[in-house]
Amino acid sequence: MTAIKNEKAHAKTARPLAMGAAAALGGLALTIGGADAASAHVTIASDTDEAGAYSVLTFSVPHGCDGSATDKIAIQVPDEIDAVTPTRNPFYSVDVKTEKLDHPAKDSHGNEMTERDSEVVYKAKTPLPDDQRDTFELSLKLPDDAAGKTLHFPTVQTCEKGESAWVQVPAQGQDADDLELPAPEITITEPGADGEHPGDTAAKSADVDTAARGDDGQTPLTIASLVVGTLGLIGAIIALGRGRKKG
Ligand SMILES: [Cu+2]
Repeated sequence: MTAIKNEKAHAKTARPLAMGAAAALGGLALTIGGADAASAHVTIASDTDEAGAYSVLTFSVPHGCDGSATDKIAIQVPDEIDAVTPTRNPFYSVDVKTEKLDHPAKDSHGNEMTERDSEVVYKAKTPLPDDQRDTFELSLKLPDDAAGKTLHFPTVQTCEKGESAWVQVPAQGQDADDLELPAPEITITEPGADGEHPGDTAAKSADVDTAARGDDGQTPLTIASLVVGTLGLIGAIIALGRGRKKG
């Protein structure tokens, strides 16, 4: 008899506990799943997004092309930017391609420019294995008058077998995360938006993509799943407490 009673009592407390745990696990899975999807493509992290600021953009290449190692990374520079300085990388030769400007322009030191940097090509000395990542940095001046604008850096990743052309630009109202091969992007903010002097803010990691996320990198999905998980847990604890009092 006692055994049956205990079992029933256990069942009474166990079920809410199991449900609470399931909700918590569900919340957690959502969190991890959401974060993984966004951060597994070629993306940009920047030390500032402010219009007119000098910024170092770090392009992350987290994997190869369908399992094949990467031979070459070619980053196209958007028209709004005339000059870039690549950080050298010992594993690659670096080549900055230029094109003629329609009209001569002034560089940031006031010198006349007739050509602009249009593409930066990193050629691997030894291929980057599919299960390793690498980063490529470009130092540049963000355009003065581009606050609120999203700049896209179409990037072609050539592999031992095949290629991944990260060149897709979202249509109006579309989210880059919905695209298969989104072009790495950065959204320019108002000068001073970082709340500190342009150029000296701590690097935003990124993994990940900057436009779609809020200030603290938490997506609405992440917050929702954390709430669900926590509620589940609280429910389970209350049920447990009630179960004990009855028992
Ligand atoms: Cu990916």
